[in-house]
Amino acid sequence: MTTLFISDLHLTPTRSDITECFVTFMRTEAIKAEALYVLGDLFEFWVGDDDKTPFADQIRSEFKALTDTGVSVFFIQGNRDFLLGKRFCKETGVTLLDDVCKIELYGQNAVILHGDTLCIDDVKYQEFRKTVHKPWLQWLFNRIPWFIKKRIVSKVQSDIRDDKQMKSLDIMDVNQKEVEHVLSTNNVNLMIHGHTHRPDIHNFVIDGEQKTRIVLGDWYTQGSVLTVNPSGFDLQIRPFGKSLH
Ligand code: LP5
Ligand code: MN
Repeated sequence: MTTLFISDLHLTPTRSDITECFVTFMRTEAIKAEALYVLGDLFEFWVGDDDKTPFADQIRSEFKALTDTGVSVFFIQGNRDFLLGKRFCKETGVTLLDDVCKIELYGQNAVILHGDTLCIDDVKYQEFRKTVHKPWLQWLFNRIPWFIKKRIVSKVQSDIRDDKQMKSLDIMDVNQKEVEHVLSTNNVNLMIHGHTHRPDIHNFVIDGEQKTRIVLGDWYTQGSVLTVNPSGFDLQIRPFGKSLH
């Protein structure tokens, strides 16, 4: 009995090493799990569910093959795949969850999220997020042909690239008060998220109660997987270059 968590793979056609590690993970590991949770930023950028490229088809078919075997797969949108929606889920059998979700893990309650919403000191990003999450804007954007949307995204990405480079690492990390607030409003002692690319297990005490925040790693140089079973959790790495063949 195992539940797996991954995030921040940033899958893209130009990084076949990441895709290969992901495919191996899906076919050899996820297939034996009870459930798989993808906590956002699966893709380098997801322009929309109307993506008909062979790469998008390949990733969709990996998820479909997995859910067809009976593994439950859940997805929380990240800041790079907030446009992944109902159609992707229908085509793959994946269940889309709310941005912040409370789950039960072998007797322990946990709150799971991508993690960008915890970075409240990054005021410019939070304003940007509010804009691109406006339902009317997404409704309009989703009606534009895919290749035009792709061009718009590339333009916005290059316009704001320098903006991120100007920010301090502190500003781009989670705000501890916000972490505590989310733990307490959800009435849980465990939080699992990604986004910051700072894999770690943080233990701290609030009002005499032990709390744990697990941060998943990115997949730039190796895979990062959190395995959870009734005896506990383990944040592990998966080296690149171990293909199926
Ligand atoms: O993922 P990572 O770590 O690299 O960076 C994130 C934050 N950056 C982003 C940007 C997206 O990846 C790129 C989005 C392109 C979207 C195009 C959308 C087209 C319209 C869709 C309409 C439905 O998420 C980064 C954080 C970092 O995490 C750490 O938390 O700092 O945030 C930024 O860099 C954002 C800038 O600070 C915001 C600058 C404001 C620019 C305003 C442009 C308005 C464009 C409006 C588009 C309609
Ligand atoms: Mn992210």
